[in-house]
Amino acid sequence: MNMTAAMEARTNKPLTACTDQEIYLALLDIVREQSAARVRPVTGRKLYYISAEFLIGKLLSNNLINLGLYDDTRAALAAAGKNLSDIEEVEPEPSLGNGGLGRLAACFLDSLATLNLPGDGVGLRYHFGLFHQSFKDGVQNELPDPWLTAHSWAEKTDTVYPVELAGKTYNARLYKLAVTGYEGRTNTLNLFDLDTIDESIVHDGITFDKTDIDKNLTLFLYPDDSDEAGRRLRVYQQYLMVSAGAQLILAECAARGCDYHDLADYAAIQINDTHPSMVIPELIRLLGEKGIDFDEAVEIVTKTCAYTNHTILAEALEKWPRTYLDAVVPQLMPIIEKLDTLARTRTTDESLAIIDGDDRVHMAHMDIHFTHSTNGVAYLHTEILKNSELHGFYQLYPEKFNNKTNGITFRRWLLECDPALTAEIEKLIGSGFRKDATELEKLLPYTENVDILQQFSAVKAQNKRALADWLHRTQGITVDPDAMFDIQSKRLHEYKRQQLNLLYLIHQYHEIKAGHLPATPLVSIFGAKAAPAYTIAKDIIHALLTLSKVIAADPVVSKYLQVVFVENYNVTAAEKLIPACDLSEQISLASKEASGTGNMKFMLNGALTLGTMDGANVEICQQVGDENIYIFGQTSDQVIHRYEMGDYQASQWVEGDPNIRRAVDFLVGPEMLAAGHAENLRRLHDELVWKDWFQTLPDFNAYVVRKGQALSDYACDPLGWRKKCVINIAKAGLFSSDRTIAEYNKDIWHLGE
Ligand code: CR6
Repeated sequence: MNMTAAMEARTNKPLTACTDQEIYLALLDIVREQSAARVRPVTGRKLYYISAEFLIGKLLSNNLINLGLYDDTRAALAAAGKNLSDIEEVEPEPSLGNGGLGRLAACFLDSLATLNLPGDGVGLRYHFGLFHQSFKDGVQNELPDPWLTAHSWAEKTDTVYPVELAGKTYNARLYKLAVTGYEGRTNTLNLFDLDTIDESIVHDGITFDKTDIDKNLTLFLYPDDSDEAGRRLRVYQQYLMVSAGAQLILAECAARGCDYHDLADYAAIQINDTHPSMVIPELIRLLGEKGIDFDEAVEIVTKTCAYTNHTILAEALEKWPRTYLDAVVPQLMPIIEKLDTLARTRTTDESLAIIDGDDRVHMAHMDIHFTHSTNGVAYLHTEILKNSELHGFYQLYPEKFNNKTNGITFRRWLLECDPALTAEIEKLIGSGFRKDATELEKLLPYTENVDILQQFSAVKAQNKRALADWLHRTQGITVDPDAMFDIQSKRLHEYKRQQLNLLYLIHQYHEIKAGHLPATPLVSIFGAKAAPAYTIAKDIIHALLTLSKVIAADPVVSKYLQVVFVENYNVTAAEKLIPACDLSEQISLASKEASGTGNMKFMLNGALTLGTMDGANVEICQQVGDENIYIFGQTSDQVIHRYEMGDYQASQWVEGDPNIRRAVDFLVGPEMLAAGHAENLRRLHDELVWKDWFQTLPDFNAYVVRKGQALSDYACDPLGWRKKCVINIAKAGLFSSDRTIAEYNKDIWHLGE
């Protein structure tokens, strides 16, 4: 396609005379037209992936790549003195997700379309997404994160479904966003919204009247649930999503000739974590309205639906008080009660009930009883579900349990975010890896070739300079691209243990002051949002920002150590950070990170992992071998054992180890107190000394030693380091979401059949 002509046909003037905004709109139009041309008819089973989050990221470049227009567009723009990355900056990033779960959903949509499978997303069109993060005085501030401009990728339709909430009818309007695969078909992300939403009710950051449902329902993803109104609002949102979604599914299937008795031949529904669980009773209710009796409806829904579990953290497995559901969705409660009764005929184990003795409704229990498949998201996670967390369910329904190790789309996480590395790989092994990621293994023979290793090093150096420029331009931060870049970017959560990294950095501060200089200067980069009501998580951010100031002010330490906290970490920022990373921090407490997907992105972009034997790190280690990854810390069995013993006392570790004590005490020492806020620092200090629920201290020394080893390997044997990096790239093929989706399809969905 002649992109210059195509763009100018829309701008009605030469590209040289166009603003970036005008070019962006022309490209949006071209992409839409091309995507529409790739819509294919649906035959057989079609997937509906229902999810509260779809963290899709900016779409322009990704769509251009998938449509095969990327290189031509870049060339056409360059000829007119324009730059695609400037055009990209015009595009706001849709803020429709929180972390890994939402990004996974986006990767899955890409892979479904790439594999030419009929599979659509169903979710909500949040106006302000999660929130926009800024730092003021060392503290996280939350602001709305608007992305809906006059020209958005999601197109308004005339389709509206009535949804009854607390006895009042709301109209859920459907918006459609085209998802085009790499040389593949176009599917749809269906997003629902209300016309009555009023963005002006938000004030003082992200505060708004939580009871004004007409105006607030789709303002934010995960509204603050620290009070009852907030928790109820989440139930309202969830029901809006599943009721409108279920009506859409039934309407589409009916239009293809389904008579509802055979729904499972037309639709597969994947319930992404517990947020969409109410789709089960809602479908039973709607099938009832079509004249299908309860028992048959249960059977149909069980055959149609499958459930993915994404965590073993109990607080994330939703249990709604019955009173909320009575108030918000009274039409569902009789059905949920009948499901509870039915489940009780299958087991006498009270702990597997849907409605417990305290009148709470366990969404995950409903999912497991009334879907045909329950999967975990990495080998270790699924084993833990089967053997401990969901053991009772596993005994009852062993055939339902299966593992689907997560994956990432290589289009966004290699081709788009790292064009220099992509070109290098292509030069060596051709372009087959674009469609078959396992072809990356063809890189292995080159790992002994010094010239080639040096070329990979040059790519990394170039990406590090690009990140340094970006940090300078967008965040006003100066970093030395010759230092080692160590990155921990992911949601802020105690189980992910950013606080362990914090204690390491404090330790290094002291070591350097004492004249024990590290093998290489280190820039430690963090990117993370903390949930607005999660106090300790915000205290960890504060401690890191404060430490960053303390170190920067020290003329000796700052030569060897720098702490950087990137503001408003999102997909766009991840695309800058990941290609520039040397050392990837995956240091969750073993057993707690279901999978992780950042670990896969860093590996694919030639970073080495410093991690615990947790989540998909276990499989990464299996792929690359012990010598090409830095593993440390307790195993998940040891951790689970320590929890079972119930006798962990953090204070003993503080008392018994001078290094731990020095690091922990520094949090409330004079340097930190002079630069930060006593309240936040004290609270974090006390949490670590008296609680440390995620066992940071027992892993501290092992972490320090292993990280020191990584630093010295990096500094003393650059070629050896690069060889390991290339082995990691070569072995990343398993973590393509194309592989994951092919497995879901083979074992659970059977699409198109
Ligand atoms: N936080 C897991 O914690 C996993 C993703 C996607 C998470 C993470 O390990 O990679 O899901 N879980 O499966 C939830 O969100 C509940 C996550 O993103």
